[in-house]
Amino acid sequence: MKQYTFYITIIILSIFIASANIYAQCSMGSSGHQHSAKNTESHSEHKVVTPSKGYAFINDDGMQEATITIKDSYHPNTIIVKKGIPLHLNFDLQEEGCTATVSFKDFDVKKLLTPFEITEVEFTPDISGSFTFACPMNMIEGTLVVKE
Ligand SMILES: [Cu+2]
Repeated sequence: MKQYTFYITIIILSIFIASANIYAQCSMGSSGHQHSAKNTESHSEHKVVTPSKGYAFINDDGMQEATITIKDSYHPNTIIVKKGIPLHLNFDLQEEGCTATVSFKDFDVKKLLTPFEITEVEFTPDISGSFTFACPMNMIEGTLVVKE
């Protein structure tokens, strides 16, 4: 009878130890979860900084090239180019509406862009200075800087 009680005690003890282990794992797991949730929270505080300045590069055709995405505004909204070299601009229009027309008044260039596609606009910036490009209602504006 005493032996029987001993075995019962062993079994109860082992159940207790096992459940204590499970509890420890659970609390460890949940605290780990809390930690990762905290990390996600701090990640969401990081703000995406959109570059506002873009430099044209010389492509294989010997033209200076740059890409401008249109979504609420021009990204980048300042393009720096060189005077006298034919310019090839890729307008990546990511919305519909008035911004589908872009005009460079100083260069007498006006182009209708296709939404959700890339439309190429080509002209040679033959005067130096800072020039505005915009949609017809001037809701969004960009600057073309032409350097000597
Ligand atoms: Cu507009």
